[in-house]
Amino acid sequence: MPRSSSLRILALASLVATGAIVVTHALAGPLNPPAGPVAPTAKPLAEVEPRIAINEINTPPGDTATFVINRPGSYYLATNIVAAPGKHGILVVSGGVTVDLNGFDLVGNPDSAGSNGIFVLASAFVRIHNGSIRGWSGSGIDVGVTRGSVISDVRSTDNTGYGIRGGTNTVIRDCVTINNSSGIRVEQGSTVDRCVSSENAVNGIEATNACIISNNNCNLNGKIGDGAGIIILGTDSRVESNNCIRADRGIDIAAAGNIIIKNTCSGNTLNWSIVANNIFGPIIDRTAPGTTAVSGNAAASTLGSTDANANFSF
Ligand SMILES: [Ca+2]
Ligand SMILES: [Ca+2]
Repeated sequence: MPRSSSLRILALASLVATGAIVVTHALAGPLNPPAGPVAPTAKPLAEVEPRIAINEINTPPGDTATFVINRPGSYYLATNIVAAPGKHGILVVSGGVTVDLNGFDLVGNPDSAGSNGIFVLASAFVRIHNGSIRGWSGSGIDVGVTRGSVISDVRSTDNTGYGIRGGTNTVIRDCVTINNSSGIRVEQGSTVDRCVSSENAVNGIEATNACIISNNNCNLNGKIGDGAGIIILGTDSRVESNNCIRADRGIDIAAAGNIIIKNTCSGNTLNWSIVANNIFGPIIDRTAPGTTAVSGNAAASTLGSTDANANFSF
């Protein structure tokens, strides 16, 4: 037996003898490799990672962008990206594209060029998800001319333009937009759900026609200008179960023909601003609740309404 092996066995025996470890059984593989030449057993990279890394080779720079995606496919970041001065970060000119930020950070240049972190000029369907975008002289994400995009799990902060500018029939969910001009903007037929949009200069969330704006939390918007937590600029939208706090206006319905249910507003200069010919659950004033403390197993409701669609000022 080689000397090193016998030393290892002696050391092991000593540990067992002192009770330091308990050996139940031991396994070992064959000592001799199989005969014949060594052959690869792994799958090729294209099968293990059947996606395209965003880099100088796969998505080379263009005149206006640090990287350009010009054909359909599934793309991902493999590192952080800091913008070249005066250029967008990633310019997408093809539909049918997914951009997985892969947890990385897309950082803008503090120039005056109006550069966007991700700028989509394709007409249809782009998915963007899973990363952080900040400090762009335009918007963090701009898919304003695109329909049917999905944007999720993105944090877009500190941009001179929008945090996320959606197009028509866009889904934006589980995103955070902080300290932009306005946080999120969507056009006809879009849904914004479960987002935080706070501390933006103007509005938290802006929407036009036939949108669903639900379960969002908008705090401290209108930070520099005059702004609302949520503003609806068109008709046929549903505004449901949002919490709008400490803006100039909490929920601002600036056009007729919308439905407003189950929302809560607190601490806005004006909690509700709704033009005529909209429908809404009762708006219950609980700004001065005067409730007694609760300690124990039961208490009466202090909501001031049993209407399941009620909105509350608190
Ligand atoms: Ca303000
Ligand atoms: Ca309050």
